[in-house]
Amino acid sequence: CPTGYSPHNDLCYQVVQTLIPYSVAKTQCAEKGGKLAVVNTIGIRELLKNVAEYQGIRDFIWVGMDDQEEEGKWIHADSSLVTTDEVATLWLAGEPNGGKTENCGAMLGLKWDYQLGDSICSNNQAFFCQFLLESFNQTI
Ligand SMILES: [Ca+2]
Repeated sequence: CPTGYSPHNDLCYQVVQTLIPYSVAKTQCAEKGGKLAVVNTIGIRELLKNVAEYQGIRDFIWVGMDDQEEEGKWIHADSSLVTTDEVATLWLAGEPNGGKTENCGAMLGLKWDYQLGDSICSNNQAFFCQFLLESFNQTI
C-alpha cells in the first residue's frame, strides 16, 4: 500500500480526517476508487482502531454500513449483510440503539474503546476508506 495506507489481506485502509456526513464520505471514497471500509472481523476492527489511536482521533469515525434502506437491516458497503455474530462481537454492547434516527455505522471513539455502533447519518465525522491493493499497482 502507498504511504499513509494500512494493509490488511488484499486491501489498503485509509482514515480521512475531514469531518463530513456519511453520504459525502461514501462519495469521497468512491471518487478515489474505493468504498467506506467494511468492518466485519476483529482483525479489521483492531487494525482500524490502531490507525485511529495513532492519528489521535477520539471521536466517531464512519465505516461502511447502514440500515437506511430498511430499518434494522444493516448492510455493509460491499452489499453483504451485517450478521448477528458481528453485532455480538464487534459492536458495543447495546448497539445499535438509535432506531430510525441512527442509520449509519461508525467506529465509536476512545470513550467506547473504538467498538462499532450506529450514528446519525448527517453528523460530521472522519471516515475510513478501503481500496483494493491491486488498484494501486495498476496506477504506479
Ligand atoms: Ca436504524
